[in-house]
Amino acid sequence: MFTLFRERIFNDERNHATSSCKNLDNQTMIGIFYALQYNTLSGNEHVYLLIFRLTKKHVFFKYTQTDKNLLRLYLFYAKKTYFRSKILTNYIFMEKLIITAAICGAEVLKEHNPAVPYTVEEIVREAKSAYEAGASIIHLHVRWDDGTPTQDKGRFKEAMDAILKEIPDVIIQPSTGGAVGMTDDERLQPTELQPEMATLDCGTLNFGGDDVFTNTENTIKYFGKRMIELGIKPELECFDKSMIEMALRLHKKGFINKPMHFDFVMGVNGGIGGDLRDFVFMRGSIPADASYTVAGIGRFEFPLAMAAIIDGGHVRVGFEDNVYISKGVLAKSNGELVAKVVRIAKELGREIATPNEARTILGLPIKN
Ligand code: KMH
Ligand code: ZN
Repeated sequence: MFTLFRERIFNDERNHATSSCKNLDNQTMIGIFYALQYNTLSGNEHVYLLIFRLTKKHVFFKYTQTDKNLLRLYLFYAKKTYFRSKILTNYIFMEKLIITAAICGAEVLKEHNPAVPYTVEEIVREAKSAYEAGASIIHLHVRWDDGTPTQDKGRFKEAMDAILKEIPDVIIQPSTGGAVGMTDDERLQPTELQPEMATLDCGTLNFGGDDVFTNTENTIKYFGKRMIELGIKPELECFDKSMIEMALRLHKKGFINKPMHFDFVMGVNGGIGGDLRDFVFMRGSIPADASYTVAGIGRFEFPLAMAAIIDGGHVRVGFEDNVYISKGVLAKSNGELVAKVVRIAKELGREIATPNEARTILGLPIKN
């Protein structure tokens, strides 16, 4: 069946490719990504037949070392006719994987996992463990020694200097989200240190119980403008689809520059869930020239990491989002969480970006 099918393609490449692509939906494409991945590893043709049945459409490529031209042809038409994004081309000519480690957070406590860092010394230990395991970005919150979250500029400077002393090439991405209840100016303090990146939260959401994490449109504009003025690349934290819309609107109004880099924070109690359909919805909602990372909360961390790895996206893990290495087993360090992503990525054929490679992907100046 497969051979016959290929003959049809070769006989009628253009029309067939174009019409088939038009009929494919997102769900089908995800299936195809898995099939591609599986075949890269195993060379097993049966997966194509499975997808063929699954989609009731022709899947007209065979991914082997000798068939890349056919695949390229497919990708070309798929991109032209169906996709607004770079999904498929990313797969074949895939960028290296940027791993961000959210080592500390503002809410997670030693009661949840004793390895959660509070002191500067502990923060450095966790940043180093994540970096050594393969993280190129450290998403940073800071705490006072008793664990109280703070956005104090001095505390951030102390932590950032101490991290950079140990791992000078790492990208540090301070939070401007801080903790629930902080004022805008309080939250913006780390931007005064002119980090390469910082988070920019793109909407308000319930944050459990009576807590509300407030990011009004004016707050987002204020933060976006500040980051443009200071030359800081924002990581656009989107806890729901509406926040992507907000970021796109504010880009049009000049408060956020392109290329945009999103962080889909998924599975927060109050935000979008962390199922595959939620992921497909989010990643399909960003512009073609945007990049993204995904931060799955709790049990969603590793499944969403895998989805992003095969989709050509990037991954965030760390104690801020999840303290378990597997069900019911606490991670010993942020490094252990990063190492798991590295293992999965390697199995799936995705190489890991160094900090400078991450800078190139994100359009940041290289650091020598
Ligand atoms: N701690 C949350 C309320 C960010 O870092 O930009 C906000 C947060 C988002 O963690
Ligand atoms: Zn954060």
